[in-house]
Amino acid sequence: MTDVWDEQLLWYARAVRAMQGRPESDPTSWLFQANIHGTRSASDNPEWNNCPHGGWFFLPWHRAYILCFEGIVRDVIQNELGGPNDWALPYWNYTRVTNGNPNSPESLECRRLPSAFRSPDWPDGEADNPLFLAEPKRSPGAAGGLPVEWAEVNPHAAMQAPHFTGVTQFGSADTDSQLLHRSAEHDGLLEMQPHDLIHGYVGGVMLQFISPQDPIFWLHHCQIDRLWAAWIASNSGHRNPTEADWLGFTHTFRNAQGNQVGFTSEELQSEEALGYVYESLTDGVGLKPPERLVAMMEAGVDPPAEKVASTTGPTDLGPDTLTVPLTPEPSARAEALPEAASPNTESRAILTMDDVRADAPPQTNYRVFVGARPDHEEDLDPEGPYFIGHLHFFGAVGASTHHHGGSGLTFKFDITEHLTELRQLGMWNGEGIPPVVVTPATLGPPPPDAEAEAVARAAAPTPPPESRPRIGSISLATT
Ligand SMILES: [Cu+2]
Repeated sequence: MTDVWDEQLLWYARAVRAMQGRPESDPTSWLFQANIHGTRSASDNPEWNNCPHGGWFFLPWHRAYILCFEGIVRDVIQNELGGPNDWALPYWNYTRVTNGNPNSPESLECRRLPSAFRSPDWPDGEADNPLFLAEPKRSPGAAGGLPVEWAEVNPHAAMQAPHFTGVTQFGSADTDSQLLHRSAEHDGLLEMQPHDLIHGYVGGVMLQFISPQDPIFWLHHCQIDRLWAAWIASNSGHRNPTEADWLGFTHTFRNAQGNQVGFTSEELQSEEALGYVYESLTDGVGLKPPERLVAMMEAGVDPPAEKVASTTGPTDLGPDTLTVPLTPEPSARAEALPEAASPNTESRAILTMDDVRADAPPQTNYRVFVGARPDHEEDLDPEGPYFIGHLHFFGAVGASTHHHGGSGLTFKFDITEHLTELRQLGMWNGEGIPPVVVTPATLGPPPPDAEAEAVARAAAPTPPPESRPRIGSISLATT
């Protein structure tokens, strides 16, 4: 997809407008379609509030979801608007890299929210572009055309995962035949990055379970769907689950006539069998990051751990870089951490952030560093040795009245290699507890034609005060 108003986007915008004019009770309406994923307030409709995040149905469920949505949009374009009969949902290729350089002008352009979604006007100058949402329905960064950083979207870790099933594998752990709606554990690599982080970057509506109300949602999920197809195509060893629980699960949606249609995960495995192909399965599928690996730990299945240090209360996040001191546990052995941070032991060092939540979209992702000096700009580099991972708030916003959210997310980082590397580089001598530093994710340069005021406003992500992003507790343990 190119970042201009091409015909495909124009037809999309017209169809969005038409669907928005249909009553919410109409299964082919804009709101009904978004409600399938999540509603603004509680609802008893069993067809609504069904998005499965944090489980192994994440990919097939969203494939059927966008496939049915595409069918509805195509039908509107052809039969209501008199347009072409071959419209297809575009994908937003934010992982595209030109000339191997993620910071080339073309690469940066791909990581800005596409301009058709940032303009309040239709291309002919008329206002009311339905692809546009004003702040705070989007983050100032995305709205202002700042690109999300490459470190946040590089899908390399996911695309290299050998297996579909498993914690920190491509498509999440085995979650039986249950459709999880509110799992705090997003452990599939593709779901974590780039999926969750793009929700965080676009912010606003996209950070909540009503995210399909933002028209960019569908292009984002089309890209996630393409990366799934690309993962399968890239290596004959990459296979979908073969368990009956996964293959036989039926995902039910509405077709263009408003009728219910069901697809099993088995039927959703091949996009060709479903009648579509992607322009490319190799363009923008990741670059190898610098030679250091940050693994996220298996969540929920904790090995016996010895707590080494923890926070004494909640940590409030804000617009500034924050150093969070961890207080050593009185009972912990002083050698526990340096023992773990040694290539010769099996022991692991695990940093856990519990009950991560916000009252309103914080409009930024956060980066987590361990051992960095907060006043040294160069230490806060997401490709440098102090970086351990990202926090996002997708699904952690609001004390929700319906069954989504409200419980806070848990992030676990295995920082064993990280601490070992810091010791080897002489950046930590093994004594004391290296501090945790949390900082809002910075964004890239503004578009060349951006207005100065918009640029200044968007340059530093500042969470609105009412969002109160926070971490309930942080603890460091060794196994
Ligand atoms: Cu999503």
